[in-house]
Amino acid sequence: MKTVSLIGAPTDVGASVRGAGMGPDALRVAGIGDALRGHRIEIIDRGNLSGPPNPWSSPQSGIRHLPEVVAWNRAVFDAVSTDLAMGHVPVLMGGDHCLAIGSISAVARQCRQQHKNLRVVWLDAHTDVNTESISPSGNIHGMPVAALLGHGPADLVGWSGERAALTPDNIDFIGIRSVDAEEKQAIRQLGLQVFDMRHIDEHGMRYTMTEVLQDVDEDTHLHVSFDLDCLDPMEAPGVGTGVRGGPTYREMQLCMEMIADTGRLGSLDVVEINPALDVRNRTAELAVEFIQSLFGASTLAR
Ligand code: Z70
Ligand code: MN
Ligand code: MN
Ligand code: MN
Repeated sequence: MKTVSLIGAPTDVGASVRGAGMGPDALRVAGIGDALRGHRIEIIDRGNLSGPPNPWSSPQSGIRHLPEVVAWNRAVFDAVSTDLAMGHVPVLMGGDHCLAIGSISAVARQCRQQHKNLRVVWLDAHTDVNTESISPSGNIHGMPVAALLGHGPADLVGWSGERAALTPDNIDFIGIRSVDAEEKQAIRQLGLQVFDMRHIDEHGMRYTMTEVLQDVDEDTHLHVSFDLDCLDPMEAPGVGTGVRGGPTYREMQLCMEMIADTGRLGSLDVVEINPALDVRNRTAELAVEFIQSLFGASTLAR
């Protein structure tokens, strides 16, 4: 039986809008534990990690709250590493998306030790590939992909044991519709595979996911980094920076179901839920539905 470990990281240090720190409890209130327990999955709730408060200060050298982001990611890295070593599937409940630096660095280190191929599926309205030299905001939740590829401040790079936790062909982006001007150049220079909303409109979610998952095999560890602002804000209003024109509920369900069908999901981030902006916990409840599908609860699954 699969054991899923829930790890809460209640912070918004990397974000532009306050409130994502309430995400872990919103997911618990929405019943994340019981929802998964129904599917032959054992659940351990590790509770919440602790870390420094959000200083809410302005950028220094192009970046905001670097020491606090490092401290939170250190806690995430250690917790995710511990559960991976026990053979568990860690589910990082954020928190804002800066926390993917810690979680994916831990996953990348484990994959290297176990000779597994790491594949990251980044579900987001944004590509999060800014660095301190190009970011328009200085918010680190817009920078985790760059850090994982080995670009950014030294304090955020190299955690997996190599300069780059990921190479550009390890990661695919789905749902993208908001990219900053210089970030576009970075994407082109790095050669990143971005399935933006136009791609999904033209080819459909089914074909898009076939492309994303084509080289997943039995030696693959699949990590899903799920930023709830990937969804259309009509569906998911409880996010800090909603962008119109995201995937529909059905498209996102299909995406989750096709990932589940591979049987290779090894770890997950659920980030950027902002209960302060939500409507009756709708966004956390939606996240729980999608997570159930990701763990194999599609309609006719036994
Ligand atoms: C913008 C920046 C971002 C999430 C906003 C926004 C980044 N590209 N990420 N909300 N989750 O400030 O870098
Ligand atoms: Mn993001
Ligand atoms: Mn986003
Ligand atoms: Mn690819």
